[in-house]
Amino acid sequence: MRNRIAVILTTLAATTTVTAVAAPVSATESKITAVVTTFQADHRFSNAITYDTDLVPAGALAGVGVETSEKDTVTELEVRGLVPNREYGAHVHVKRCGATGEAAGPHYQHVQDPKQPSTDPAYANPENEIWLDFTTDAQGAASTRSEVTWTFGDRRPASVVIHEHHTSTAEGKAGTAGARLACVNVSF
Ligand SMILES: [Cu+2]
Repeated sequence: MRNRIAVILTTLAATTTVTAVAAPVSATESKITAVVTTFQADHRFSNAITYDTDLVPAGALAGVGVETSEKDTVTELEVRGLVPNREYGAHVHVKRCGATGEAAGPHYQHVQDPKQPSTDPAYANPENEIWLDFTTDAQGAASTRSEVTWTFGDRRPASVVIHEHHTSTAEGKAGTAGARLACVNVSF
């Protein structure tokens, strides 16, 4: 899957006229969904919205791939055109992107914390949520991957949110990663 997403991104990066591609692909034993899109400042015009054009410039690329088998879920995020050599946080969130970063709602949790917003490390951790933190290279690109040993079932998430900094694991702050900079709609 890594190769497929990378090829789509490379093609997109070389094509100035294409602004959005959604390419669901089905396989025999697992379900693969991929979206490749460009960040835009207006949420009405793109599947990827930036709320901070300094840190996630309009026109930057995002690719998300999700592979679900019977017992695990692999999620990959690739970005291009962000600030070089910078740490970002990223997670899978429950709702679709909207006019503001808050629209995406909380993190998707496999076992839901009865206390929301969840900052308890027993629930807000990368085994119970899908975390996709990354650090960009000198060109502002990055790719990252999460693998969890569960599937979505009836509750399905709807987006990937990119945050201001890497995700905290501290008691009372677990899962927090600063401001919501950008959001990508994904058909999980
Ligand atoms: Cu988040």
